[in-house]
Amino acid sequence: MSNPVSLTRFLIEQQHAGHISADLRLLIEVVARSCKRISIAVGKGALGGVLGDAGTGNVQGEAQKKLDVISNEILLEANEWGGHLAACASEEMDHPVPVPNAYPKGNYLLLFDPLDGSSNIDVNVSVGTIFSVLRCPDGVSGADDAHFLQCGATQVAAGYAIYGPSTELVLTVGNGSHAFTMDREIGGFLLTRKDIQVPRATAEFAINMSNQRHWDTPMQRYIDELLAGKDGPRGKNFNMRWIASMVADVHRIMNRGGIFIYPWDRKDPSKAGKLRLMYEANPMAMLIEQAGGAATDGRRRILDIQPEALHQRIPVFLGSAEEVEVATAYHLEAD
Ligand code: AFP
Ligand code: FBP
Repeated sequence: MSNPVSLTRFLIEQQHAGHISADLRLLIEVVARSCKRISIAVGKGALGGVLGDAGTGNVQGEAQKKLDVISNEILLEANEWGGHLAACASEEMDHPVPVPNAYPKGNYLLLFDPLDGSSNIDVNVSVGTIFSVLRCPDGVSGADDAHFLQCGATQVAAGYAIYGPSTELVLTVGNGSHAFTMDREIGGFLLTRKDIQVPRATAEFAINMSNQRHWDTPMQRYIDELLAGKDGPRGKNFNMRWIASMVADVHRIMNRGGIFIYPWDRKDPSKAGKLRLMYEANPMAMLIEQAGGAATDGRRRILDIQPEALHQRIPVFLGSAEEVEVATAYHLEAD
């Protein structure tokens, strides 16, 4: 690429244009630097001695991989001393961690899933880091779960890093979604796609089909119609992809469109869904909407949902707007 735009330059330009504060710029730079370190750890694979289980569980009761724990520590350590944050919350930790008293405190809250799709690490399939940035409410420390319970529409930045054949950072500060590719020689992120646009129409869907028998009626109807192909009510043949790594599935949609669905199913009587609202659904919904797509929980716009708990789970439908609208309409009609 001739004269590529670095992430640093991009962020400085966003700051000069009034889209972000200097503190938010520095915070995003620190998160990006952490993602570089995680990328290096993931890239070493078996040679780094980092594959396999850590022998511990997280707050969701899921077995933690060594790389889950390492990635969480990298993000915490890098962000605690910068002076831009009040507190961090992670999918891997029960409660938020405030910035230690020894360091200056800032006005932002950082939430992250340090290594999403980590059950794929041992088989060398793409995984990623997802993050979301909120403002810390006035007069509070950020140390309490309640300080984080803000709806996704209030996010000031969101993004993910995908650790695949190349490492990419996809970022929004509320002014479009943009992709940066890590240059391994110079160790920096360079802008490779500005203003990503997710096409409104698609013929590709991503869902774990093995759960089909557990879905409720509107879900069964929606997927049955896609599978019916050209001669069915939707009048076209659909293709299916499922990587079981949300970052990788969403990244494909960011590149060529599609719909990603993780619906509620009957295995879960709480009707909650599998994916986490604060660490997965909200940041991905902001990125997708900023790229012209849509994101709902099957009924409501994800970014309008008032969170009730830090580790809350919800059903997720996101991607090409036409498909998200059809799937959402089927659920609303059935209510
Ligand atoms: P892990 O981080 O435990 O691998 O979970 C990843 C994930 O939350 C998300 O990234 C995938 O889309 C989803 O799980 C896959 O779930 P299934 O294994 O139920 O298909
Ligand atoms: P491409 O190299 O054209 O992507 O093809 C890949 C492939 O041959 C296999 O790697 C993969 O298992 C298969 O196609 C996927 O096929 P389908 O698109 O029918 O699911």
